[in-house]
Amino acid sequence: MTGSFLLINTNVAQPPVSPVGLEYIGEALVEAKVPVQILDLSFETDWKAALARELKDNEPLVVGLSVRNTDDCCFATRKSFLPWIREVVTEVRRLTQAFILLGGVGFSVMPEAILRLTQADAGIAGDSEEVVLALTKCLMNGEGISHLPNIVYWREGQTVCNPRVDVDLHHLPVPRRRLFDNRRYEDLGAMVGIETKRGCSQQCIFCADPVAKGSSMRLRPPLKVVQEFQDLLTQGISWFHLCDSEFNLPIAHAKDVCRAIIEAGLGNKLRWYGYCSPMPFDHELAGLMKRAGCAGINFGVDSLCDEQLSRLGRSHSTGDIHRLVRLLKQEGLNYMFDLLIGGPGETKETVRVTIDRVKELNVPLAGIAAGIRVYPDTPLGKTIAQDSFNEALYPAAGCPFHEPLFYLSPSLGSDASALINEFVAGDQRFLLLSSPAEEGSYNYADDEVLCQLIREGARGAYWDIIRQHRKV
Ligand code: B12
Repeated sequence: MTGSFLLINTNVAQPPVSPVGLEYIGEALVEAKVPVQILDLSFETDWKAALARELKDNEPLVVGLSVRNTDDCCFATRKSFLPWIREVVTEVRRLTQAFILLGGVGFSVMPEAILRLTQADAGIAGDSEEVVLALTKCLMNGEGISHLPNIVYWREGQTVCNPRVDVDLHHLPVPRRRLFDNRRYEDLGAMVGIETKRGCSQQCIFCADPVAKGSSMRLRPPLKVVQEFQDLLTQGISWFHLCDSEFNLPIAHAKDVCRAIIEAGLGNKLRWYGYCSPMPFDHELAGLMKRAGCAGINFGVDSLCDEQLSRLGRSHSTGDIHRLVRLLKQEGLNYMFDLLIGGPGETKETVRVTIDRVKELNVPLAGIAAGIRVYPDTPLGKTIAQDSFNEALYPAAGCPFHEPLFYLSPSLGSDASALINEFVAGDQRFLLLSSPAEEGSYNYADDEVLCQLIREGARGAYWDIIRQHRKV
């Protein structure tokens, strides 16, 4: 196949996050002998000049733009990245006649809205390694693309989103991870991303992951994960972040991945972080994770009130959390809890109980997000689309989902963060998802303090850097 691709990483939020998704599709193209060029806007100070440089005397077949985040998902800031993506699309359009294609986890959450907003030519929602090759073939042969799975495209002025087909991760080749400058990312304090699976079958009412990644879990063979780790290690990378929605689901696969890492002798060379569900988690997994190089875990706990957990569609209970904390202490694992305050049914009392219980359990670090980002096609989004909960929506009922739209339980009154601060009472173990400029925020999108700590040599997950800085 000929006809070249220009892949552009548009995620410029600092500290940076390595563009693993874009790299995966780039490698699929390279494997199929499609010429690929890379423009990483994260490393450019003048993006327009960089685009002009890249497109001068160069007419690619396709320009692919990543949409990793639609917004910062923070109630306090509600910073959307979509106007920025639209600006890049407009500038690319001005410079070239190439086909403009979007994709990425953010895009996959609300593909049609993003296509309409940015006026790109098409996008791919979900797994893209195979569709991107089929699309290249169609464009090169002058054929239509409307029959392709996962494709989001224009038909008579309207957007259409084709049904999704997931790739079989067993058959994908091991990505070589050489398209982007992952070493430079690590030098800038980023953790390099790596997947052990895709998809999440949990039924949390708010979560975008099943929408973006699919609700069936598709496992990567552990030996392929190890091969990818090994290859990145030989390139001098040693800090990693797993890109699984929840590493320990299913637990047997998590253990198999750890065992494969240990058997390959990589356990003491890697340092990795990941997200885990509070359940299932046992001593065996904890031990294996430690021996496989796990440096810290972020648990999506959400609440320490059983009624609230069940309203959020979570499958764990406060009893499970107590057992988990005991186990983590015995095993000496580094961890934090993520809490989600303000969902349907949340009251001042459930917030107080949750915060008090985190304190009683002596959890080393807990991040609190107050206000729930509402996504289409989630259970919460569907309920809201049927016109419920109107009094609880921010900035206002009727706002489109891409705005960004948040739900906050009306029982918390007009100032939820003041309420939370009152219950937290200055306890340094709590962080708030607020403006990155605020002391004690764990909003990583353009956090200057975090960037400064990294420049001074701090490394690891961003929450772990903040934890060490706070000396908790
Ligand atoms: C790991 C992770 C983190 C880690 C990243 C560490 C690291 N180095 O990887 C940390 C903790 C730092 C982090 C930070 C943030 N994150 Co985060 N993160 C994730 C997570 C779990 C994995 C992302 C990932 O890399 N996936 C793996 C890759 C392979 O998948 P992918 O990008 O979808 O790529 C595939 C396709 O989409 C496609 N594709 C990708 N790019 C392109 C481009 C083109 C042109 C095409 C055609 C296709 C294509 O091909 C790939 C293979 O099929 C996701 C949730 C999830 N399960 O994906 C959230 C997620 C992306 N994060 C999210 C958010 C909000 C953030 C923050 C903004 C939070 C904050 N305020 O601090 C920051 C942003 C930081 C930044 N600079 O971008 C949200 C975004 C939601 C949204 N509305 O867009 C997500 C979806 C979580 C969620 N459910 O809310 N994150």
